[in-house]
Amino acid sequence: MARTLAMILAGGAGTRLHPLTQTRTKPAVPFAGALRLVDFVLNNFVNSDLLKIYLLTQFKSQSLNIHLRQAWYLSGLTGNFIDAIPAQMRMGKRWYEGTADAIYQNIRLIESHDPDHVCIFGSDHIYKMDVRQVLRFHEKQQAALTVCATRVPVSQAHRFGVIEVDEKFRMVGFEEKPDKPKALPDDPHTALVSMGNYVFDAKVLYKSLYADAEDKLSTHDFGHDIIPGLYRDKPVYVYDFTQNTIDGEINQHYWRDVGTLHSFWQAHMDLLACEPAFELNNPRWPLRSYHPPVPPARILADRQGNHSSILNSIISSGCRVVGSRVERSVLGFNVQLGAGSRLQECVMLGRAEIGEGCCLKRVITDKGVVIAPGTELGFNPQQDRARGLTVTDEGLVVVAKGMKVGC
Ligand code: ADQ
Ligand code: ADP
Repeated sequence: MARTLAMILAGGAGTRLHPLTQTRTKPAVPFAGALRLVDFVLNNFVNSDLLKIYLLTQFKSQSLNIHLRQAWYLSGLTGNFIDAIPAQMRMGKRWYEGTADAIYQNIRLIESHDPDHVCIFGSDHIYKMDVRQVLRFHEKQQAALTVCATRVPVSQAHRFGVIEVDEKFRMVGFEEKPDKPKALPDDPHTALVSMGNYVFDAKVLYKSLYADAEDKLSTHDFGHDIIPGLYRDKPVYVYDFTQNTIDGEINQHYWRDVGTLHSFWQAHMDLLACEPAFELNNPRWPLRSYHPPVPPARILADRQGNHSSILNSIISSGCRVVGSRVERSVLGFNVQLGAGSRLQECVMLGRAEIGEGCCLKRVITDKGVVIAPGTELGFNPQQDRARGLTVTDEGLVVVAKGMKVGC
């Protein structure tokens, strides 16, 4: 059995998710009420029985560290580990300059395990993937590098590394975030793009990183520098995510990059239907995370006997909903909803106090938010901005961590 080490890039600043990343790194951003973004990649490795995992952290990592300790602690006795490695300036007085530099600065740590394959995966995507199937493909092709790929509409492809392949799925072209992305030869509306997940032959990785470190013109990034420099000389193969299968999975090939507030909100909306675009519940592919010691959610009538009504929503433990209407919304742990409130297409990351008679439409609230009784948000962008809230071009309103609105 080949030895495999996972290096998870978990240091993203996530500036386009601001203000949700004001106090925490992007992988630590809560998702789906009871998870954090980093849980998806970790569950992919753990469910694939790959249990030697380092996470490279850099920006605002405290919240992520606490989460890893609470949810993902593995006893060292087994020889397995899920360890966060902070940036330590091991190669000089500088922080990580790009994703390749983040790995380069930890190259001795990787070498000390003497792995055959090194999986380098991002940590801010929503998807389920059996990584063993990628490794089998990589070995079968005797690839130097395997890049995982999915299909997206051409109109969105400029945000990704765009790939061209031959009939055997060997890479024959790669452009990182091109202005004019190339479509698939048989489908002018679709592009094949990198998921930011790589399996390297360890020796090829070391050689590429040592050479890249010497290159004064390099930005030390896998997408910009390493992949374009590799595929012409070495067998670089592309793993087609649509080939990945997970037992009992309904929506096999859902993959979302939640890089912006709108895509983050949209990915939540994808969870909220009888037949959701992405199903969280598959006993054969459990999505582990930390569950705080709080009681089950309570859905109550108010003092006058007005019932609560909840439609296509996720309500996490510790929530208390009193005589309110909640439609297509996600409530994280410990959200308190006062009597007569209405929520429509809202995402609450957790710990919020919403006063009586509030009306919120397409609002994202971070933790520790207090909203005064009778407040309306999401109906008047000017007024919402004047309250100090973020309003996106698409009209989403975001209440930053710990804010008090109308109080
Ligand atoms: P981007 O998502 O733009 O493109 P990047 O911002 O570099 O790439 O982030 C990649 C991963 O590394 C993320 O998980 C991020 O959190 C993490 N990361 C970023 N900077 C880091 C640092 N200094 N230290 C540690 N971790 C860091 C990449 C590829 C594209 C591909 C998309 C898919 O370059 O080719 O299409 O991912 O989303
Ligand atoms: P989250 O909102 O992601 O759940 P927590 O509330 O658990 O995060 O906070 C994680 C940790 O980060 C806490 O220990 C908190 O004190 C720390 N923290 C948050 N902001 C800062 C900051 N600006 N400087 C230092 N530590 C901070």
